[in-house]
Amino acid sequence: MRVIKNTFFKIVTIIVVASLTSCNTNSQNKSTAKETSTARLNEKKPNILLFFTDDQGTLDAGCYGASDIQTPVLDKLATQGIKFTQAYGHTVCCPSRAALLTGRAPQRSGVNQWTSCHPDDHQGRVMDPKEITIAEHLKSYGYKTGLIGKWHLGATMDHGPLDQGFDEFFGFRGGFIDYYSHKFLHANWQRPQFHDLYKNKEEIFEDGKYFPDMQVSEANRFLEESKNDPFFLYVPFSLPHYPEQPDSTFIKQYKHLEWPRSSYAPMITTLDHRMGQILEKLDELGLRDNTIIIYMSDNGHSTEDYYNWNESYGGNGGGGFTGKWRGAKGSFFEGGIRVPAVISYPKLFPQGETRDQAIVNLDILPTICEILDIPKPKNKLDGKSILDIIKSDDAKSPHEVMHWMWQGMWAVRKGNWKLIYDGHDTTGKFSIHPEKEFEMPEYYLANLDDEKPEEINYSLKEPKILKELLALHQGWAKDVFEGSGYPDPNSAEGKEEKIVKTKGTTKL
Ligand SMILES: [Ca+2]
Repeated sequence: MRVIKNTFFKIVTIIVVASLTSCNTNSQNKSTAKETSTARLNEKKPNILLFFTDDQGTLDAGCYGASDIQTPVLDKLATQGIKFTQAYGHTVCCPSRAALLTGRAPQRSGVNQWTSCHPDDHQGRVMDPKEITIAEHLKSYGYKTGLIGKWHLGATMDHGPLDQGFDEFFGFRGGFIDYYSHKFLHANWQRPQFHDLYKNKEEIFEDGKYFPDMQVSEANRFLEESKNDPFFLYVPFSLPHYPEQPDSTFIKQYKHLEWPRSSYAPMITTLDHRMGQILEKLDELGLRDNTIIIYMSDNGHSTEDYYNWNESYGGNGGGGFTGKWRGAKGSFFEGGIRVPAVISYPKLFPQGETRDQAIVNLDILPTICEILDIPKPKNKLDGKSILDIIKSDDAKSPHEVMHWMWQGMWAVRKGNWKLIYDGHDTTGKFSIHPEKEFEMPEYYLANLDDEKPEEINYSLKEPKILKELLALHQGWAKDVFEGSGYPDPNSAEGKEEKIVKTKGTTKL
């Protein structure tokens, strides 16, 4: 921090001296001197490259212990930065993206239900336009901003990336696309599959082109065009989200693995390879030294398996690796929310170190503000700067208590205790229910320090802890729903908000 501040003051001094010494020159010279000084100041502002992966499991990278999957790019990035073992995203895409981009609990921005996927789809939500995204905030400090990939915070045309501070957008507005036809594949009798590929606000058609390659070429074009500006480039990959259409080059090497790991692994290596192509461009342009690289996944691996008229396009029902952690995407067990994450900025941060303190994607925005030494947005943030943790293994996590919520389901963690309300285990690991995933008691209290974490429910054994965590959630929910325009779905007024689901519940 001090290094940045000192540099900043030196530059300000240069500008002041430059302005004073130019007092006697004509106005044209004055403006040239000012432009030069501004350019010099901009030159010193670090760029930010934010990679966000989609449904990459808790430990699904070589550097996280997945020895059966090749991720040379991520492994190298970890040696050039800080790797986090307790980084949290959210349980599914929408709330994770809202939290990442705003630094605020998704419920504050109205994202407690799925956001719309089609521009004419007014049934789904949109993230509140009043929210201040990282892009919007950095833009006000002179940053050029781009989003190349997945939005998923409301597909209506006046609620897209360009309405939330991004200068440029290339990608899709909804949840996922077929990697070649660029169609959103979830269809029902009311809504057939539809095309979802946009350049800014214009729908474009590139049928047959592999989306990750288009993403790399657009990201690299953005880097080329922005090399002289400070920039914030957000690259939310769709990989390794289904449909499982990897680069075919990477299929053969995983044929020996068990299904569905064998179908999922090539998706991870494709992701790693395309990320590498963007990092190569950054190196080629000589921008690496002045760019902060942040990488994390949005949620745990998917266990979904969708079929459409007998044609499977799903995630082949799993394949992710979570080690000792239970759960997957859609669950508040650790395997649903704990994600891989690396921050790399060799110029100022340690390299090849690991941090075990708890952090969450809400922290990215305030951390960027502290690194850049700029004020945080004025609205109420839930994230905290983790710069101290990046710098020191001894710094304490700023999160004594952590909260997550999606629809009527929620989780709260304090220390090693985590209480999940109305949740389910999407892996179905311990279930005898035919639908597997839905079998969980109403309250599930887990001790993360257990040898096999989250396999024992302490709800009945530890009523005091349950009560304490429940009260913490209730206080939090009151705060985040207040002024959001939507009621808490678990409150009397919010009953119609609650998603009705079939589940085998064992009430307390
Ligand atoms: Ca996701």
